Amino acid sequence: MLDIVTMGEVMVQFNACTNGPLRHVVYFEKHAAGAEANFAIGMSRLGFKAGFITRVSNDEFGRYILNSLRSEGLDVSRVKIDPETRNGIYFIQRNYPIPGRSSVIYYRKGSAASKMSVNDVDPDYIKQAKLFHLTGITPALSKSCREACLKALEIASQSDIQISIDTNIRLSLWSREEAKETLIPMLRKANIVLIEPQDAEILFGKTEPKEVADEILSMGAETVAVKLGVEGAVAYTRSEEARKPAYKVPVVDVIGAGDAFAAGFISSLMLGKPLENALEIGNAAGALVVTVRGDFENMPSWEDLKKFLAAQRRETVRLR
Ligand code: KDG
Repeated sequence: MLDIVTMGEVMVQFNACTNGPLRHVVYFEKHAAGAEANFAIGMSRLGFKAGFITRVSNDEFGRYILNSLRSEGLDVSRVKIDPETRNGIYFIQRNYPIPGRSSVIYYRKGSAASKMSVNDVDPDYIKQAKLFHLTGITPALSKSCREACLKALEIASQSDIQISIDTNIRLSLWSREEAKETLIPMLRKANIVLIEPQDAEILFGKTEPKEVADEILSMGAETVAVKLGVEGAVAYTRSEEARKPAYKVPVVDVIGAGDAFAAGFISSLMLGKPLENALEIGNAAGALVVTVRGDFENMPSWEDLKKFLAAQRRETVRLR
């Protein structure tokens, strides 16, 4: 029995150990990463049984990814090993050209995961779960991935399984028009939507959180969270609104923060916690992840969150 199922590409990440242009970087740290895997690992650390659908290559990188997912307690029975393709990899360039920002450089075209198709989506596998999670990255990988995502969403919505979508638009994978054309119909099936203002601008031509949320709620979603980066996050249902600031932490690597937020927020909703508390947990998970290199290494357990939040409260009292 699974609590959640998600599908996506897991890549080998080569994270520059030093700042500046990649041509001058000598050392890289190897990590496994991918938005949906980061989310699934976050959920697993918070006690949810997570199933993962993907394809990996039949080589050392594929085995590394598989080991990483398995060692985090994910169900990997639907991870196919593709003998004909390579695994996607990517590099992280840090603090260049914009200080404080990282950029992501992909080598993933034609990757094993991009070959996923409707045949990778087993209806009985999805029907075991309480929630199916998707991000805007998987449908952007290829036409066959897009069809697989549509099939999975159809199965989930017909079986009354909750659907969460994190829009995660990556413009290096597809155009604004393709993203809009594909994601809007998908969002109509979602119960929970997570979005950032820059994605909302592409999808709806709006960035003001309340206006964005109203648009998505009118499409049928029950809960919308707008992620505002260093400003925290704001969430809406039809009858409620809550806002929580971000926590101030030493930032090492911002990549993965949104996926950590998603795991903290969605796990809290699944446990019936109030909206404000779900935002607090999401923000705390996001804050913890950015303090280390790699996307999921610092995904918190409930125990970690308790300690972190208690320390934040002590700090607030001390500063008063
Ligand atoms: O959310 C973090 C991801 O963006 C990163 O791990 C890389 O999955 C990735 C992607 O496709 O951009």
